[in-house]
Amino acid sequence: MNAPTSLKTNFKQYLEKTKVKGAAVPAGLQELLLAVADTCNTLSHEVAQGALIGLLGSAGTGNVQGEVQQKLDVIANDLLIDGVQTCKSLAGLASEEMELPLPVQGIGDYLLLFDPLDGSSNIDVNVSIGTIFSVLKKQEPKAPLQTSDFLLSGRHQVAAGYVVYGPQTTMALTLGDGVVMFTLNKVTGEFILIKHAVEISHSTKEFAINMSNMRHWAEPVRRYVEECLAGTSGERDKDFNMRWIASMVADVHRVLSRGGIFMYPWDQREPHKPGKLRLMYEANPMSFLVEQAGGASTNGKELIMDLVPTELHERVSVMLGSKEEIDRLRHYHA
Ligand code: P6P
Repeated sequence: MNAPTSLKTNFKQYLEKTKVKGAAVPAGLQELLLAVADTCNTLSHEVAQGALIGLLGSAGTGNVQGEVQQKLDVIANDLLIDGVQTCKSLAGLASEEMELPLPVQGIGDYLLLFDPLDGSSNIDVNVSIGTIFSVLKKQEPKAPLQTSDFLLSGRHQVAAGYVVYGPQTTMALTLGDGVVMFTLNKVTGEFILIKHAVEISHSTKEFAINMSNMRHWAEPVRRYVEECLAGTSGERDKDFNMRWIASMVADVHRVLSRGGIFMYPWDQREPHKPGKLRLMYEANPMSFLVEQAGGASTNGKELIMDLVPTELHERVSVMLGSKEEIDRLRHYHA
C-alpha cells in the first residue's frame, strides 16, 4: 500500500523550512537533531533484531542509578555518543547511563541530554521502549564543560523529544512552538512528518499509574485515583479507563495521541527519593512536549519545568497530561 501523497516531508526538509516563533531553526540545532534522528533509525533496527543478534538480557553491568544495564541500554548509549559527538554545534552530552557529562570536540554551545533506552525492563518481553532527548544551551560557551552547565530548569530547553520503538517507530518533537510527529520509513530510513500541531484534550477518561503501589502513595494521589475508580458513582461523575505500559515513552505517546494523565508520584517505599523518574532527561523533555501540546506537568506542587535542578541525575515526582486533571491534582496537593 503506498503512503498517502500528503505524507512526504522528511525530517531534514521539515527542519529546513519550519519557523519557530517566526525564526528559522539554527543550522547547528538542525545538525544535532538530524544526528539524533539518524542514530534512532539505526537503534530501531537493532531493537527489532533483539535475540536474533544476541541483544536481549543483561549486560552484566550497573549504571549510576544502581540499575542492572541491559545489553541494549549500553549499545544505545554508545550509538548515541558516536552519532552526535562529531556535531560541531555540540559542547557536551549527559546520559542516564553515565555518571558524569561527556565533553565533545564540538565548538558550539548545545548540550544534549538523553535517556538512550527508556523502559528497558520491557525489552525482553517485546513491549515498546524509547529514546528520550533534551537540548539546552551552554550559558558560558567558551568555558570548559562542567556538570553545572547542565543544571538549568526545563524552561531553558530549546528542543525536546522522544522516539518510541513500537509497531511504528515514531518521533515526537518540540522546538518551543508546538509539537510535531514523524514516523520512520524503514525502507528509506527517513522520518516522515505525519502530524503537526499535536493537541492534548483538556479533559480525559483515562489514567496511567502503577496501581500496585497504591498503599504507598501520598494522600492527594490516593484521593485522585480513588475518585477515578469510583467513576459515575463518585465525585467525578464519569467512568475512567486505566493503562500502565511501564514504559514512560509509550505511556506519554498515548497521552500525546489521545489525551489522558500519566503519573509516577513520590511514594513511601523510598521516602528520601522525590520520585522514580529523572528530572533532566525524562521528566523535563516530556513536560516540554506536554506543555507545548496544551497539557500540563507537575510534581504535585510546582510545574516540573520550573524546578531548578541541583544534581544531574536527580529524580522527581511526575504527573503530566490533560490540563483539567493536572489542575485537580495540584489543588489536592495544595
Ligand atoms: P514500574 C522504566 O523502567 C521506567 O523508568 C519508566 O519508563 C516507566 O514509566 C517506569 O519506570 C515503570 O516503573 O515501577 O511500574 O516498573
